[in-house]
Amino acid sequence: MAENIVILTGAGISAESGIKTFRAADGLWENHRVEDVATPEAFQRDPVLVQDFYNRRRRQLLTGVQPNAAHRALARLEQQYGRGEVLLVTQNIDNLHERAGSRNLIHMHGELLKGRCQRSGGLVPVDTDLSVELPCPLCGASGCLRPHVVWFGEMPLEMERIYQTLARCDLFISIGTSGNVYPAAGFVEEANRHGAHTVELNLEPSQRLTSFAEHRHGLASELVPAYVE
Ligand code: BV8
Repeated sequence: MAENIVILTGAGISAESGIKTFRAADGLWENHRVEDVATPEAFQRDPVLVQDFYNRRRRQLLTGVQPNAAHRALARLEQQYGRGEVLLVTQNIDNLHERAGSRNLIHMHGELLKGRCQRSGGLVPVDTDLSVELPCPLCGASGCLRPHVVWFGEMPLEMERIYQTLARCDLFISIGTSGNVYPAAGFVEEANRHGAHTVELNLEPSQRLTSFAEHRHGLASELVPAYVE
């Protein structure tokens, strides 16, 4: 019988690569109230502030940040697993999973290295700063490019495919997420409802700890290779 696996990752899997998590003491949210930067209203109100918030994160991602042993272990699992599908759903907008070699991957909250034309909806690769002056390569207008990132109050991406895969998964592994943000935080319930075995691998107990059948706490770079091997 096929053994399908769904893996959900959050900011904690990239922490040891040097990318700050949102809720750590010095996390990104500390520097900004989330309402100030990660909402469509914030972008309407102050596009320069919001673009700067993402430009700073994009510059860091493009200069010296590397995938760590946890990202690499998940890529190996996908490549070497022969008993069913391994779907990796990440809440992260960095590109460390694909750089580690993962292919069957969904960025449910978008991608930092892509921009979206607000007029055509088209996507463009972004490896520089986005600004209101930058002309859009798709429609030619300036001021229409936004980060291809899902903000609070916006619908996450590929939700139908995620729920379809959760409905037929046998193992659900949640890695490096605090379980604060929905609908991602509810995936464990979906997996439980369909009879999957559910595992939390995280530095500390998450908000959804009691929903998991199994949990291991520690560093992702140690827990994930040990678990998937
Ligand atoms: C939607 C992109 C509806 C932007 C992000 C009240 C109740 C329930 C829900 C809501 C509510 N009020 C509002 C909502 C909905 C809202 C929500 O959930 N709010 C929360 C705050 C309550 N959700 C939404 O708005 C979502 N959309 O609901 O749409 C809809 C319906 C119809 C039509 C239209 C719309 C959209 C949410 C997406 C927001 N965008 N990201 C950006 O990145 O700037 S969310 C962002 O925060 C991240 O993507 C991530 O998802 C989240 C941060 O969470 P984590 O990844 O878990 O990170 P965190 O720092 O919290 O935790 C890190 C963990 O790692 C910690 O536990 C730590 O212990 C651990 N760790 C640290 N180091 C390590 C480690 N573990 C292992 N090893 C280590 N080394």
